[in-house]
Amino acid sequence: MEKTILTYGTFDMFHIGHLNLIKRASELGDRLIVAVSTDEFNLLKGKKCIIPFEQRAEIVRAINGVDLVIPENHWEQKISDIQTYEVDMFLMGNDWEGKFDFLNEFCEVQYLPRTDGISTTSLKGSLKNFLSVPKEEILNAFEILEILKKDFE
Ligand code: C2G
Repeated sequence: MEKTILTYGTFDMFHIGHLNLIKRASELGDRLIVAVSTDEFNLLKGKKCIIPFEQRAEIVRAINGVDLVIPENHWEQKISDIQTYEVDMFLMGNDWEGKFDFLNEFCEVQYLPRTDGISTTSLKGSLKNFLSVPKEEILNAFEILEILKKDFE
């Protein structure tokens, strides 16, 4: 009997934390369905995505082990998604620990450990910091690097 796994996410600025979750999810079953939050739904979640929905969905769709990508339009669709796709296991990273236990009535619910040290929020922060560095400082740094490189040649 084919085991179907379902997970949800925004997957903005796709990073290793997302990949680890999706890979582990695909190893736990025979079919993996990933629901990607639409741009409109993310605004409801108080998140403004850098990467638009179509591109976030396409990246997830391209990952080995992902069999189907569906849009996540609102919080309430999980039960109907579980029923529509005959899901055996609902799975999320453990930053959601306990939040979806009510789905136990419809399928197994599992939470996997998050990947430490990476998040879309931290990536956005790093990008913002980098972009706020004056161009002259970056050019100076490259000049210093060139001088140091010559010293080591
Ligand atoms: N994740 C992870 N490790 C990280 C970052 C994220 O394992 N370092 C996991 C999250 O726990 C989640 C998935 O990757 O299971 C997607 O993370 P987000 O894109 O941040 O998704 P989120 O905004 O939590 O949306 O209805 C549920 C929501 O759509 C989940």
